[in-house]
Amino acid sequence: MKRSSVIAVILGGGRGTRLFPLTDHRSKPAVPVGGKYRLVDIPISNCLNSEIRRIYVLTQFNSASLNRHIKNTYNFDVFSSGFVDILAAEQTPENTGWFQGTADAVRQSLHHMENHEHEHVLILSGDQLYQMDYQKMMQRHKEKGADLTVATIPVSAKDATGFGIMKTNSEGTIESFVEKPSEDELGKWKSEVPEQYKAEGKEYLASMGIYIFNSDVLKKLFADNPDATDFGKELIPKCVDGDQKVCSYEFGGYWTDIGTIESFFEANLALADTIPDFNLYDNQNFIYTRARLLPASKLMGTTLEHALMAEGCIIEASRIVRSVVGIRSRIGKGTTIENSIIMGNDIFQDRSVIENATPEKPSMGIGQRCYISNCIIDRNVAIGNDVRIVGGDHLEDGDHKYHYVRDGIIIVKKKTVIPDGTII
Ligand code: ADQ
Ligand code: ADP
Repeated sequence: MKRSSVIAVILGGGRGTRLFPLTDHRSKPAVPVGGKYRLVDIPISNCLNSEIRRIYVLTQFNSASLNRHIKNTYNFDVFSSGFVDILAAEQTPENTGWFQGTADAVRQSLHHMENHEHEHVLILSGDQLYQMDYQKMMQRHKEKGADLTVATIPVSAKDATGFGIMKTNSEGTIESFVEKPSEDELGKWKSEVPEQYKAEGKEYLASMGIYIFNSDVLKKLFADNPDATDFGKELIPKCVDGDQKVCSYEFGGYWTDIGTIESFFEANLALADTIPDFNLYDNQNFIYTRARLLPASKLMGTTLEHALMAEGCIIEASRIVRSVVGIRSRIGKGTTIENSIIMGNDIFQDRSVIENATPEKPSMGIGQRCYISNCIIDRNVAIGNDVRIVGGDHLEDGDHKYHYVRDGIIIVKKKTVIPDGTII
């Protein structure tokens, strides 16, 4: 098999606001995850681990920080034919400057791909946490002589309404597909699944939003459906109902969507579990990210109960429980952090700045004697001393002076300054 036949396209996020306020000042692919990575590092690493080295990241806006991250992380040597290029929605007289949907995003980017010889286009979502060898999916795609292969995973009835759900025949050919079925119609979409999934009540075969298209099929599909803007809603059902051969590739590993605040929060905290489903400690499959040359983290008098701690931190907290602590975090004496994501800081502040902090304008990081629970504290936040921020199911969604609430989780936006003694 010629490895160079594939170009990967990572869908970096629509107009969607599901990860707001984490996406208020950055594009979705640049959202920090796991203490030291960014969302886009996950699908890019999967591609590189699968020896796919020609990658486009489609995003609504091009941010300096995303560009810098990609440029500094994935700079292949000039003799290789690999690249990771960001394509932002382009404003032309015909369109307003936004991608109208997933299919529209790929359609508008097609002319960039034409410059590179390829037979297959691998389409990936930018907001999922999983490790997958796409070459295995490609092998299946070829063996079956498919025009389109959709990666699939069994899900429960509760989750099924949020996904594309399909039925396959005994050969694994997809015979019918419905995007996000209503609860009423679910009954008829049950599939025969392996015993282990059945026992867990996962009897619906869901699309993972990961597609391999033969490139001529994709081009023809766009030409035949000039108004279609979305894969899940329009093009995938069109393909299934049409003459094309559409196959399912059943993925057996861990996979989770991290496109909402709640799922993002849970998947991050789960990385601090004793044996997480998503393995960061894998000799074969690296998760790549920017090499930052940070010093080791320094901990003083802290009790740690399940903490994922990135580099460059200076921590004097008394307790950290089931939390992710990101690069260059500073946490003061007597502070407790529970069930929280602390994203850390983009720079180290000078000692002189820290010493000149005032109760109204504390230095970056989290001060002394604070209590932070069920929170996401974004980058470069300055929290003073004796601050309590306690999220939980008792809170209603809302936007406030210092914070936002989504699904009981408190989110403190990038660069927020919270004075001493604040209670939230
Ligand atoms: P959703 O995830 O609901 O369902 P969608 O909102 O279209 O579908 O997002 C798919 C991916 O594309 C996400 O990573 C999103 O951020 C990105 N995206 C969305 N609009 C975009 C745009 N205009 N430009 C660039 N990127 C964009 C899809 C499928 C379902 C399947 C689930 C699996 O439609 O059938 O079950 O994914 O998660
Ligand atoms: P990382 O990948 O480590 O998060 P980036 O290069 O993407 O780092 O930087 C993130 C943010 O930090 C950007 O907004 C950038 O302008 C800011 N930044 C980085 N280094 C410095 C610096 N030395 N001084 C001021 N701001 C900085």
